[in-house]
Amino acid sequence: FSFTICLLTLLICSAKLIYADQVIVGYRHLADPGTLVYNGRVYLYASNDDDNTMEKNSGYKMKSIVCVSSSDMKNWTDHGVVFEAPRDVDWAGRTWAPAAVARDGKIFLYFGNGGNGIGVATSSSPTAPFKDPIGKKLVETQTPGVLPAPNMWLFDPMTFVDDDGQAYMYFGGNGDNNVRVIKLNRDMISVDGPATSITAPAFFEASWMHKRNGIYYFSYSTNPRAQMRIDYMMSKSPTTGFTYGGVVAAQPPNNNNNNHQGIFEFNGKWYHTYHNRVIAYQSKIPTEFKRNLAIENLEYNADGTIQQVAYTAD
Ligand code: FUB
Repeated sequence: FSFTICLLTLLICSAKLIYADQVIVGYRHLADPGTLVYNGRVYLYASNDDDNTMEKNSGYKMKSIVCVSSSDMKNWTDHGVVFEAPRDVDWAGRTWAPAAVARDGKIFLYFGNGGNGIGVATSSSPTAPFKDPIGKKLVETQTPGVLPAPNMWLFDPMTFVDDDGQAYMYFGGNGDNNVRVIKLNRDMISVDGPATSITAPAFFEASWMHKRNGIYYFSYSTNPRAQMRIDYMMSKSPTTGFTYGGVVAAQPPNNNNNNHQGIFEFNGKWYHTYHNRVIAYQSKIPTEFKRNLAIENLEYNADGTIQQVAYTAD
């Protein structure tokens, strides 16, 4: 009997080691983390995969965004759904892959209407309901500079405010030449001039910008031929002059499909947050549309290059 118990314990432990990355709020299916550091807390805004059904080929149907936050990177508070279509936006059928920025006492939340344009929502608090202040897409195919871009996915916004106060929004998908960046006006809900292009090798989706020690890092998910890694490029400018830097993170071990990161600094340490499918694997859920959030530390080399993330077990 005790031998059986030992064997079972061993099997359960090794299963956990095989399956676990550093999962956050694993009781919810969430993906595409957009991060905001605000008033001593880290907020993660995520696509709500609980909107998706369990059927194998059901597709992405997320129409709400969930927020979770932490002040110590260990204990996470679940703020639930903070934005939802059509309750808070009447023109979008989908709301996913959010990015958030705090400015002038407001929080601005950017989201994709599926792959069909980008919207913005605002709130006076990171967790209060967000509302659409403009009643239309902020960026669409007609926005100057967005096209031509063959098979462009017009989604995955990431908004970044530079030290001089200029805001930039990065977006796009599905082609090396399909990254776009556009300036935002100070109101954060209108664009300033046309979008311009950035070329990223094997670019697929998940544009992300962060800045450290005067270096701009543009990171992104590569396409399936390049194993859906998170790669990055570096520049001295937020819009041009990027050179390939390497791999931020390989495809997570518990993932077999798309990859999407958020990179941020909190209390002097850097983090890489992403999604995987470990909970779905453990629960034998047959669809790839039920993802969960996870997080790892991020380290740099002395020359500013990024050390490839080492996935760890919970
Ligand atoms: O969550 C839907 C899509 O999957 C996102 O837009 C992509 O970044 C990928 O994670």
